[in-house]
Amino acid sequence: MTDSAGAPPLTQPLQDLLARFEAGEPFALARSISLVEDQAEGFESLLHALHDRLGRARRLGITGPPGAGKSTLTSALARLLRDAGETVGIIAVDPSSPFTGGALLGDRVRMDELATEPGIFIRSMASRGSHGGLSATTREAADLMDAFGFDRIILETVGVGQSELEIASQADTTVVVLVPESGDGIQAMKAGLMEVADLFVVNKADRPGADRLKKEIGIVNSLRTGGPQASVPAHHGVDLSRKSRPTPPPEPIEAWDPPVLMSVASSGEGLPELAAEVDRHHAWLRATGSLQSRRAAAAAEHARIVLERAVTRRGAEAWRAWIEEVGDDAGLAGRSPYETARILTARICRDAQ
Ligand SMILES: Nc1nc2c(ncn2[C@@H]2O[C@H](COP(=O)(O)OP(=O)(O)OP(=O)(O)O)[C@@H](O)[C@H]2O)c(=O)[nH]1
Ligand SMILES: [Mg+2]
Repeated sequence: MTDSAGAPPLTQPLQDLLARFEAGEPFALARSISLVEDQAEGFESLLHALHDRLGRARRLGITGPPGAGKSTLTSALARLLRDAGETVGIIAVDPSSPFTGGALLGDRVRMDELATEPGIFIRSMASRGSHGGLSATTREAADLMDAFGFDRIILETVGVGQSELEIASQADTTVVVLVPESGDGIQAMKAGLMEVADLFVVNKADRPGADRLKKEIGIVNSLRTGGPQASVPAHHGVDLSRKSRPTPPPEPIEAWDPPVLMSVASSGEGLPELAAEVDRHHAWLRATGSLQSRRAAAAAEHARIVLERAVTRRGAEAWRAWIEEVGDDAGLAGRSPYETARILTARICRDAQ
């Protein structure tokens, strides 16, 4: 039996879990994320049941080379947002530190303090061993946090591979963190980080070379976007008191030119400015309709991945049944692989009716 949207009904244990989730128990959120990570029986039905709750949280991606200070920045930003009254869910993909204890004691203590704070929820995930594709898993874990009611979700990923870039692109706003050391500007270009950045942060600005890196990023960025944007007057400052004048036609909204900020994440320097720029970007996304289109694109990509996952699963099931039926390779003799695939595709379609 399925509901109107074709999802199998929730089993009793999952119904109980859903009730605890809806009651706001952090345990139920943690358990649900584990089910998603393991692709445990019924996890898609659980996500389906929570789907109507999505869309409220603002999602922020933080990416950059290993050791750039992403976790330090994430915790400092989470602290800032929390102090301003917001609740924050954090997903850290494949962290070597300090979410898993690889860092200096000071970092660890800071992170542990954060982790026990009500209104903050931290989840670490390994990129290897993820069953159904990393970007689907992180997306669904973030969906669970959104459904749970977090105001903000921060996704930290090391910006070194395609799947990490995909994760970054699920966010409403993506922050690329670079450091003055080791020619990060060039690395960022190679890794495709320039393309995903809505904001750049030169972290470890207490180290030499920060100013130079900031300039470099600015230059590369303006080459990429085709030069500095034409300067259009900002929207704020419109005098609302002069109502009698005819309303001027709306000004065209300036394209987003990714700003380059500086920070010392370990001391919190530059973090209020970062939070303000993230807000400004969000306001821009809303004003231009980009928020909706970005989210729609991310939702479409998610649906595509879920379909692919379902087809793969059904294919594997059909294959297992086929092997049982025909016995290892004996039954394959005389059939081309294309014929076999056609027979099995027809069966999958028939069974899906
Ligand atoms: N000097 C200095 N050190 C920093 C700053 N921010 C972070 N660090 C240190 O840099 C080291 C790495 O920081 P992390 O926050 O773990 O970096 P990360 O990018 O999350 O690292 P991975 O997740 O392993 O890629 C830690 O020892 C931090 O204390 C900073 O602004 N200045
Ligand atoms: Mg980290």
